[in-house]
Amino acid sequence: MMINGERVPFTNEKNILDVVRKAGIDLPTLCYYSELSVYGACRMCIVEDHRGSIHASCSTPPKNGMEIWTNTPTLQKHRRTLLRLLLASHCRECTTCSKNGNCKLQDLSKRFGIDEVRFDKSEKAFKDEYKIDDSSPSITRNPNKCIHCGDCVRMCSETQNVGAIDFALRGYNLMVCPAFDMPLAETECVNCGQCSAVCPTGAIIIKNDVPAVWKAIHDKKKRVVAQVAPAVRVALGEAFGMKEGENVMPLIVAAMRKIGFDEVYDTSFAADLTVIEETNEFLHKLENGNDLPLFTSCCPAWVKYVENKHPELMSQVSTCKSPQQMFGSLMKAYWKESNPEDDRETVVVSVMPCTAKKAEAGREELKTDGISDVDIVLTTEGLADMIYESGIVFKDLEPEAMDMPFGMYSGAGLIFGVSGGVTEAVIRKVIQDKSHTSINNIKFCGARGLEGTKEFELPLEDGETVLKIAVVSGLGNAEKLIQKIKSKEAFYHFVEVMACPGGCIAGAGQPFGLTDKKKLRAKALYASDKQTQLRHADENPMISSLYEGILKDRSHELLHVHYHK
Ligand code: HC1
Ligand code: SF4
Repeated sequence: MMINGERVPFTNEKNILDVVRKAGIDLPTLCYYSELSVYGACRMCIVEDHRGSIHASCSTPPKNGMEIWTNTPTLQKHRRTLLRLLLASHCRECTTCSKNGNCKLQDLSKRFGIDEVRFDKSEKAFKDEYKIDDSSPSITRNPNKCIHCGDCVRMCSETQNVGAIDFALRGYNLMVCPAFDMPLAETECVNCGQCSAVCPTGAIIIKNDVPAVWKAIHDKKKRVVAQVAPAVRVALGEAFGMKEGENVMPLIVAAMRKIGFDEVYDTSFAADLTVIEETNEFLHKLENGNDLPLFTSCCPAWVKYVENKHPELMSQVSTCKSPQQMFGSLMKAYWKESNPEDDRETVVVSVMPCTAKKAEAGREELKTDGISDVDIVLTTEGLADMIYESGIVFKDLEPEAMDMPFGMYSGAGLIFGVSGGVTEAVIRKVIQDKSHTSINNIKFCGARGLEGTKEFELPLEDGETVLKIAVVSGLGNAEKLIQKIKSKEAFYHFVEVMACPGGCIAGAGQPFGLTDKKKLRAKALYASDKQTQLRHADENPMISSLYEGILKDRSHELLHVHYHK
C-alpha cells in the first residue's frame, strides 16, 4: 500500500495503524492497545484516502492498492477538534494530577498545539459532578478525568474476566463505573490494577503510599526494612531512561540506602521459602491423590478471583502465604527473637510491581496480633518517584549489594517474577538430579514463554509418574482453564496462575509495556537466574538455618494462611 506517497509493504498486520507505525510514523491513539480488542472510539488514528474519505486506521484492514495520507489539513483539523472536545469535558487539574507528565491526553494536546479550550468549566464544577471513588486499597477512580475510551472496561472484562466496571447511562451522561455506581471495594474487583495501566489519563490511578514511607523513614523510633520483588529490578531502570529490561538491582539498593531505608532485602529470598513449602504441600497432595490440582497462591489478585467466583476451589489453592507475606511475618518474628534489646518498631515496606499486593498486605488473615506483617506497599513507580524526589541521579549510582541475611536468594526464587517461574522453581525442587545440566534443561519443559496458557507433561525420575502441569497468566485464561477442569476435559496436578498477562513483570505498578518490553524483562530475569551461584531453593544456606532455628516449630504459623473471606 501507499502511505504518504511512499510504497510500504505489509504482511500480517491486522490494521492500517500497524502498517503506518511499521513505516515509522507514530499515529496518535487514545484507545488502541494491540493486546485488547479494537474499539475505535477515540478517532485520533484517522487517515485519509485518495478519494478524501476518512478511516479509523485501527479498525480498517490494509489492502493492496490502498493509498492513504496521515497528516492532511482535514486530519489535522479533525484531531484538534476531537482533542478540544475531550478537554472541554475533562477536569484539567494537570499540575496536581499523578498522571502529570505521563498522560496521553496531555501529550497529544501538546503535540497538536492545543492552546485554548472552549466551553470551559471550573475545576470545582467537575468535582461536584462525579465523586471520586477511593474505596479500593489499590486504585482510585476519578470519573471527572475519564475520556470514555473504554480501555479499562475491555481490560477488566476481556483480559481479566472480572467486569467490575462498565459503561453506564447514555449521551452526555455516559460514564464508566461499577454496577449501580457502587464503591469499587464492594464489587468483584480483584485489585489487579490493569485498568489503571491502560488508562490514558488520570481517571484510574494507583494509590500513592509514598508519603507513608517518608513518614516512617523520618521517624527515628522506626526501623524501616524493605523487600524488593523479583520483577522490580528489570523495570525500574526504564523510569530513568535506562535500557528496557536491564537488571538494576544493585543501583536500587544504593538508591534505597541513600533515601534512608535501614535494611534492603530481596523478596526472592522469601520466594525460596515458598518453593520449599509449596513443593512439600504439592508432594503430599500428590501422594494422597486428592484435591488436585494444587493452584499456586502467590498472586493476590488470583486468590481474590477464586474467592469471588469459585469459592469451592479455595481448598485447592495452596495454603502458602505469598513470598511478600512470608517475608513480612518472618522478618518481624525473627528480629523480635534475635534482637530483643532493639526497641525500635519494625516497619516492613515492600516494593512490588503489583497493585494487588497493597490489598493483600491489608488483609485481616495476614495480621499478627492485629498488626500487618507487611506495613506499606510501594509500586515500582512509587519507588522511582521517591528516587526522583530525593534528587538521586540513579544512572550514576555506584552499585551496592543487598543486606544479609535476607538478601541471599537462589535463581529459582528470582524467576518467580515471570509467568512459569513458580512452576519451574517447584520442578527444580521436585527432581532428584540437581546437576547444572539437569537444572538448565528444565527451561525446555514448557513453562517458559509469554503465552497466556501453557500446558505440558513432565515425566518424573521414578519412571512411573507423569505430572500434568498448566501455567496461565491473565484471569480470563485462568477462567477458561477452570472450565476445562470442571468439565473434566482436562486434568492437571499443578496449576500456576498469575493475574497479569506475562506474570509480575507486567504488573500494573511497573512502567507500562506491551509484549516486546515484557520479553526483554523476562529475558533479563532468566539471564540473572543463570548467573546466580544457587539455582534451586534448597541450596540457599540461609533457608536451612531458618528451618533449624525460628521455623523449627513455627513454619505453619509464619508461612501459611487460611483465608476466610
Ligand atoms: Fe511477584 Fe511474588 S513473583 S507475586 O509476581 O510470588 O508482585 O516480582 O514479589 O509475593 O517473590 C509480585 C514479583 C512478587 C510475591 C515473589
Ligand atoms: Fe478490573 Fe483489575 Fe481494574 Fe479491578 S483493578 S476494576 S479487577 S482491571
